[in-house]
Amino acid sequence: MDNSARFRTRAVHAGHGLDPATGAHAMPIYATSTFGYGDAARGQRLFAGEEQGHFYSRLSNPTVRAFEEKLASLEGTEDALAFASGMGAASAILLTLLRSGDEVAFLAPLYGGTEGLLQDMLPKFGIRVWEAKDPADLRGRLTDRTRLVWLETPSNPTLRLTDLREVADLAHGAGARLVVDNTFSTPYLTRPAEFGADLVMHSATKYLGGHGDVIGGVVAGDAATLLDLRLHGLRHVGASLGPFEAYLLLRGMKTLPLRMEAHCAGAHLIAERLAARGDLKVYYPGLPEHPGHDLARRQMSGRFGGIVSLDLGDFAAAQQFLDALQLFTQAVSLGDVESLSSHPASTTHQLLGEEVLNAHGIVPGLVRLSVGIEDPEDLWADIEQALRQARR
Ligand code: 4LM
Repeated sequence: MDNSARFRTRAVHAGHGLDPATGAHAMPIYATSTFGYGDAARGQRLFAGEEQGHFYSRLSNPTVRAFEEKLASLEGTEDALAFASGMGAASAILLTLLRSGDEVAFLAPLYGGTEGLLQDMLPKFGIRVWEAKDPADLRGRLTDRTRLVWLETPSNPTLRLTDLREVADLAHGAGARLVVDNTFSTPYLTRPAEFGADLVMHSATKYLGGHGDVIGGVVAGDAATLLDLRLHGLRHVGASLGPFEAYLLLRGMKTLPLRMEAHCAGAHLIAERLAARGDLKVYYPGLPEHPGHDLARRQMSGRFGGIVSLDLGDFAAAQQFLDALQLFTQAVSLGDVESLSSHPASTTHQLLGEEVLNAHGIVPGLVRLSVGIEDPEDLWADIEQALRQARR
């Protein structure tokens, strides 16, 4: 596949052509755990990483490889590496690239699971983890021990925007690498590598798959680092994506641009109408009053994503609103063609505890809406009736 083709063409074609063995047009699901490698000398070369090829599906598989190549093409990176989940991808990055005595800085908020992984697990291995309030706060605090800077933009669930170029320059100035979790933006809206990010990760469970039927993760970046991750993080941690899941992700990604257009249009309309009421705090980077709006215009391809968060004031009102919604399924996860709603403080981010939640702005009244591709007028009617029931 010619990488000079435009995004929508690459979304459809990158990573696979006709199956060389059979001519199959759709990517076959290579349901095999192991591969005959022919002779002993080749086996030795494959295991040493001196020759590329499939020999065991924990490390690589043709269906999984096609997914990796498609994602690398969309992110504009040299390569990509698939994992069994977003958390599997994050764990492999951290366990491969860090050692005792190192430091990791992160910009809050992050998905609660990622912040838990950083704060609960890494200190046990002698790795110091600290939170920077904003890029300016990073400036004087990065040291020669800071190996990684980790962020999401827009962030989960408060949709905070971060200037990728600014943080990449700061990280690189201190000899650290920038890891960007691009789950909320997707490469259709933001390609962090274009702004200097070294590694770009995704919960592929979300928009990449797009249909709420698969758990997966992926890391995109330079070929040498990803080979290191494959031979260590993937080989030793073993959070490998299965071929069936890779097939679902490949199928989902063909329509990523079309779905994102619909998600963004629906979310924008809903955010504007919520903000126009004037009685709710609405979080959406497409609103001119959002503090990251100008940055989002530069960094997000002129569209602002499919997630809208709103503050109903207190937990009771948030619960009433969520329980009254009909078209939005109350469930965690996001990026599904079907609309989902959740209460981050009591679900995805609950483990962070009240003090951290308040510091991150994940207040008791905050509700997160993942706007699906249904007709936005039907979604709006549902939101209006739920707001009435919550007496708003
Ligand atoms: C959720 N999120 O928010 P896996 N990075 C980001 C995420 O939102 C998530 C992960 C990584 C939610 C799941 C319950 C920005 C997950 C973790 O779930 O391990 O694929 O990704 O609702």
